[in-house]
Amino acid sequence: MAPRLLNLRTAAAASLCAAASTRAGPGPDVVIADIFETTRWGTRDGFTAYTLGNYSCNLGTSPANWYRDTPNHPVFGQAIYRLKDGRFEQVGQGFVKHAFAVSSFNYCGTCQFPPNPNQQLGVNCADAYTASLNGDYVRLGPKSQVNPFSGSITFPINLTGYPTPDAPIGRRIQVANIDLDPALNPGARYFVEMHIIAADDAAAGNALNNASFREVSVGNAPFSLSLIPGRPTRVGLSAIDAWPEIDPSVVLSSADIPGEGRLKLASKATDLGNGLWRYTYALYNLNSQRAAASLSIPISLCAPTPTTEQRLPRWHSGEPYANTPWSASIIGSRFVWQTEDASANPNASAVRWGTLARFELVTSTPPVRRTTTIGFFEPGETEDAHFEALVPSGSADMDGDGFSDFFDFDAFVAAFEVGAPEADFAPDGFIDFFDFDAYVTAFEQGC
Ligand SMILES: [Ca+2]
Ligand SMILES: [Ca+2]
Ligand SMILES: [Ca+2]
Repeated sequence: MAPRLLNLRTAAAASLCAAASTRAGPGPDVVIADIFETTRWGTRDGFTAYTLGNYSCNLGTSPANWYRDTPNHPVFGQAIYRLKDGRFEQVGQGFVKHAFAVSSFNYCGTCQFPPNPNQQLGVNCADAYTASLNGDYVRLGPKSQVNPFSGSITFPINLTGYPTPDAPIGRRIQVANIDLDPALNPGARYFVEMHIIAADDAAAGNALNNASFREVSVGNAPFSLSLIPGRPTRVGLSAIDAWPEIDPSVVLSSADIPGEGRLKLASKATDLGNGLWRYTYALYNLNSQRAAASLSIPISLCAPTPTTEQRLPRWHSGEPYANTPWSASIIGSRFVWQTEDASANPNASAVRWGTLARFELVTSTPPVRRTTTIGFFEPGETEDAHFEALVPSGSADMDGDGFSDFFDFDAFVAAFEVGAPEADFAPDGFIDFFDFDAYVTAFEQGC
């Protein structure tokens, strides 16, 4: 579609510099080059609905497919996140918008007009969809019918079994009013995110720069979203990437599943006083079809049993996925959150693409950086992935296999000898005799 807000081109120049730096490789390489507007559709049943307007660009070396009548076109995921009181979470998501027409123009460089205009996005060309178009029911399809890693999609859109959308909120990004109301959320910051998924971009290995985010503000009721001057779209980054920028105490790590997509885990430890620490984990799935089904962190068996809390992404409007909370339990020396097994429920509440879940526990030991484990929902080459994160100190189980034995003692001594961070067992940033002593004590006590 032709851009209707030409003056935004200048405003978006900064984000294009960022776009240039995200260029991935040969072949088609689509990105969300700008999120230039938001639309508020209305409120129903305590939820307010939004969609987002965007420029897309092809930063690659060959035209990108945009065929409206075949599955060879991109879809656009849309979501909203919030940072509040040291917690980063997804507060809303919507169905995907199916691309249907394209008009290549200059915006990301000198556009090389493609051989099939209106069916391809040319090299260095841009296209735009308004927020209103991205909320048009005719072209909104289930997110569950998109494989985010391969980019394969169900098309034509199959809405068998899906209810007629509850206008004005059905199928659009739905956010609970209590998550928006400025009176209830002082100091909260909000981030809109769009994510383009396309099979040709994925096949070229260019899919890791496909999400972009932008900070917005929320007004008083009826809770319109506003762009914030000086806070441009961050091209090629997910909203979760904002958290460690804003709060340097956050540890963000990323893992690519062998032969599959990318997950990210952000962690933060907050000193609550009275000897208590809150551990917050934001688990984000960028583009993994296998999805995340468990999160496991080491804890000290000598500390009191932690209290725990969680918030999962909310599926709505007939999507088949469950919103069932994950179970939380202590297994060996690890605290484990997990959803149902895929063989028991293929629609279990796994953390699927374009969504983020928050898990928390409160316990009595200060943080250390250790390895956490995320298990996958769908079977594949490997069972789990490992992420560095802030976790409660005091577990003598250095290798994280669930129990403490000679191998852990050996691992501690090895870490201690080279001054590795995990040897800071009595956490204070220094590795010294006190750490050795604390480890030996914890080991002897079976922590
Ligand atoms: Ca791309
Ligand atoms: Ca062990
Ligand atoms: Ca120490």
